Amino acid sequence: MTEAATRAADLRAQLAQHDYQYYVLDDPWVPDSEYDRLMQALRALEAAHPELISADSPTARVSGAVALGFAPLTHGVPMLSLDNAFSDEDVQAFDKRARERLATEAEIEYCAEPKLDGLAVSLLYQAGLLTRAATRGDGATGEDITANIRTIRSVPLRLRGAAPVVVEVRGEVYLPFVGFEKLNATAAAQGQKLFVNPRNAAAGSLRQLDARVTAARPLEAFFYGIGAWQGSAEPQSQSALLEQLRGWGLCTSAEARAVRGAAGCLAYYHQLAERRATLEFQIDGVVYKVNRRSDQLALGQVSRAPRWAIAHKFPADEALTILREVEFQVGRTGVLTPVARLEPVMVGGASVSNATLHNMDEIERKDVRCGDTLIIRRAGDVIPEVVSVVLERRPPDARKLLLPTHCPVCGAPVQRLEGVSAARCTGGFNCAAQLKESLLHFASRRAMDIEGLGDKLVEQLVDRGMVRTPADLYALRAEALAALERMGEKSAARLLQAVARSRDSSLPRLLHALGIRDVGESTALALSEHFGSLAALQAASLDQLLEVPDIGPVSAASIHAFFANPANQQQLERLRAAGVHWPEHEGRAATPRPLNGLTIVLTGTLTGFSRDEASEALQQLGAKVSGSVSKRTSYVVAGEEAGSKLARARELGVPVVDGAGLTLLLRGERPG
Ligand code: D41
Repeated sequence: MTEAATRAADLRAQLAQHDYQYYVLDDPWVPDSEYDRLMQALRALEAAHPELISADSPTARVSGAVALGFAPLTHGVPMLSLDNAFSDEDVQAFDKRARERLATEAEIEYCAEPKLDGLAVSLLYQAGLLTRAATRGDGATGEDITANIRTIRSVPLRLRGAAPVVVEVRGEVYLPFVGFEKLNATAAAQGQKLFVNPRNAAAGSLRQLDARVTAARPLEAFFYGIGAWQGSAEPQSQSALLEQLRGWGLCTSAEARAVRGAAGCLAYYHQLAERRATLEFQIDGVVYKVNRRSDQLALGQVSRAPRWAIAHKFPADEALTILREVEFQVGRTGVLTPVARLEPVMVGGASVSNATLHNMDEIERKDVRCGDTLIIRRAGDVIPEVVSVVLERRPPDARKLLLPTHCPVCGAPVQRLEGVSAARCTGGFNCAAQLKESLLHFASRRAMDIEGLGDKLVEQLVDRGMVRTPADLYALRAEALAALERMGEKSAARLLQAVARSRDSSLPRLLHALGIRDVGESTALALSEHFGSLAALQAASLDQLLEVPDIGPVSAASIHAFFANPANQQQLERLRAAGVHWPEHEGRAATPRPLNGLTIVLTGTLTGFSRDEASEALQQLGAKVSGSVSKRTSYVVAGEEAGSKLARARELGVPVVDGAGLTLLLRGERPG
């Protein structure tokens, strides 16, 4: 290394240490002036030697470039969601289920943590270097917010100590109360709109296309989980995991504790609830996690939530208001959902004018009538609900609510089966509401993935009678589409391309897209894995369906009834005739590999990585790493003192990249 390179590395190490002391440990070693002096020195050095600029330099936290949008990023391992508990009894029941599943009488040890009300994120570190960061999104795919996450000073650009080849760390980005108030004070002074709560402010700050704006917001993050992990042994408990995260220089909650049994969980909850107002950040509950990793694995998950963890929520905000009217919305499967139209009221920092009443049973049980005064509850960002009626305030003319006998959208008879809460419109695809929702579901990203088929377009296609079933989408013509509102020749052509692309489907996607009652994405996958082909599934008896993991009598009956229905058989035939095809299912789809097709040769001494680490990380992303340079080599990554391979690459005209190019590759991008 040159003298300048040594000096730069030394300055970076000092600055990283000071960031860690200041932002993570809250224990600065040096005054701000000393920190500024080191930063100035590094800036000057990098200005004089641009070749020394590196991705983990503290001078490179804020990118000057403004992004055009947020690209989707698929998580290496999906981010799970959490089930909720709202009472002590819910927590006891959770603990009992866990003990039953683990077949143990003994008390389970839990790791109890505050539930931060922030934004869940996943950070990818490759060979210790922060290469990508994404929002949680729908759990499978989030948005690329790498540039914004890099601006958070407590987030290390490089993990401390020995880091595994690949690790995804999961946590929550939040804005402490102090930062939130400062932000709103500034916004007020400039006559701008205020944020309703710290969570929204944090979300707004992260979703800035200009990372310089994010950098000016005092965001913090703390970490509690991992996704993909390669290259060393995983910690054997949640407590050990938190310890490991701390060891890498990541912030974790100082409030996390190991507790025993449901009683230990509840004691922790009530203790933290008492101190809630004294905390520096907003929390909306507590999370309990079965501490032992082997127990977590034994408990597994249902759908997208682990059976080994639960969020115990603090009581939500409530308010009083008057019910003006009840409207019935018709969903994709025809279910009529009563929606309360309310006098607008502030609940939990947001104005609420609608609340769900779930179904008729709920209305009858709560004896809700038009004109009543209701207690409305809003927990976090979920849809507000009606808690109860204030009977003392019922006006004499309060009107009883009746289930409509006919669908408010299509006029077909409404059916309410004995013993079932849900009432359904029997119109099927003849009901415009059901058809619109079915088309949106059919086209959704995790189903047939027809980009551009949004609600405005579906609205027009259905209202003009251009589409009567999903299969009709494949017969749409460019001229007719181009004539629609907000469409033109270009968008019509784009939509037709997306429709054409969706013909190339898979069995799990198709099954999900069909919108069979009780068949969501995970059931669609389970069915595909079990039966392998549509023909085998269609021929399955009820008993055979019950053999599929996680399928119970209710969903088995729904699936069986779906395939027995001639209209559905005809719909499948029409999809097939329209050229939609779904090969037989052969197990899980591989993780995305952005470097597929590239052949890379590593040579010389790489800074910050061993050649093995870099090679493994590149292969993980889909690249082939080769030992010799040929015409087919896509890139040669040349470190210090690269020799004959570099010469050979120059001879053959193969692109040569340096450390910065390697960083790009590790982010899944292609340099040059
Ligand atoms: O503080 C939180 N908000 C928090 C969220 C936490 N302390 N732990 C969490 N643990 C998980 C599992 C158990 C699934 C790893 C979570 C979340 N999940 C979570 N955050 C958003 C969705 C799920």
